Amino acid sequence: MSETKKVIKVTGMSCGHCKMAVHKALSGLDGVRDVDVNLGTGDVTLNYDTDKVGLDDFRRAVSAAGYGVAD
Ligand SMILES: [Cu+2]
Repeated sequence: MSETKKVIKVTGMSCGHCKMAVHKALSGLDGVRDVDVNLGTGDVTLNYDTDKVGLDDFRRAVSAAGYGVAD
């Protein structure tokens, strides 16, 4: 297992509900250990196992929840 930390920029969040929805979508992915959502900046810090999960999964989960990931 190789754990890493990455910050992604999530777009479209406007309130505490959005923050919770994004947090829930990402923390539910297998291999994700820790998620920290900053509603003000849109920065989402992820600690995860690179053998199990990655950026494509994060994009899918965030867009399924109704938000976007900026490049
Ligand atoms: Cu909201």
